[in-house]
Amino acid sequence: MFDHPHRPLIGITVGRDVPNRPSVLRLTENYVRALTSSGAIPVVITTGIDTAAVRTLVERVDGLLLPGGVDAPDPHPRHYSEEAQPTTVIDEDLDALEIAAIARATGLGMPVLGVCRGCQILNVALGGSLIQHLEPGKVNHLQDIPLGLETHELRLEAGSRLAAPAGGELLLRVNSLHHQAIARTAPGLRVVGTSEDGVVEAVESTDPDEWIVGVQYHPEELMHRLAHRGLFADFVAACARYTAARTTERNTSP
Ligand SMILES: [Mn+2]
Repeated sequence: MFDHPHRPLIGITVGRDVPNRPSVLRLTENYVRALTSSGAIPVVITTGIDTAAVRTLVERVDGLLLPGGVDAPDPHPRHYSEEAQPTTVIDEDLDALEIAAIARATGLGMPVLGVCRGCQILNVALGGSLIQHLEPGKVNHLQDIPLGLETHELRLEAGSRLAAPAGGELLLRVNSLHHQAIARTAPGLRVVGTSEDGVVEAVESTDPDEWIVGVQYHPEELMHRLAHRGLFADFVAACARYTAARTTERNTSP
């Protein structure tokens, strides 16, 4: 645990437990723990507020975290010009919320971390597409053991943002709980991690000045490992730098 002089506020998008009708909002607590133990303060940005309010909230935070979760809904395939398959579960309100939040955050140059569904919606919002359902193959992407345990390997690209907190290690053991994956990578993103079967497990911005990372696995459940703690630390540090730079800009502009 460490403290930044200014503890970054990080917006987390949250949807309903039962899509498309008022029910109970749902956020896996380990995202909150991962952020607070990295020195940040989480701020919930929930469905049920209007798009202008989403933009206002994004403007007031220092970073954006797009989470996933057990049985998280899939982004609607119409956002990448496909019809929904029977296996696709959708929450249109969460899609709208996250697409608006991503547009505002990337417009501001704000750091963005997408996890699992968050990685997928990030790719879709920026113009990419998804594999709607991964057929069972050589690698099991839907583990039936707890998420605190790793199940498959992932090869990272040397020099990527993820390789640095991993201590330069290019082979990472990760957990896996997804039935979809990135198909066409969005313009502005590049693939920096794949599993043995070629499934995309990590993307980042093609612009080295932007901190935008998407991971298909769940680092918030693996905080007992240095590499995953390091990812959150790097994200929170980038959020602090982002706001410090904006404050300097405001104070020095005429
Ligand atoms: Mn996987």
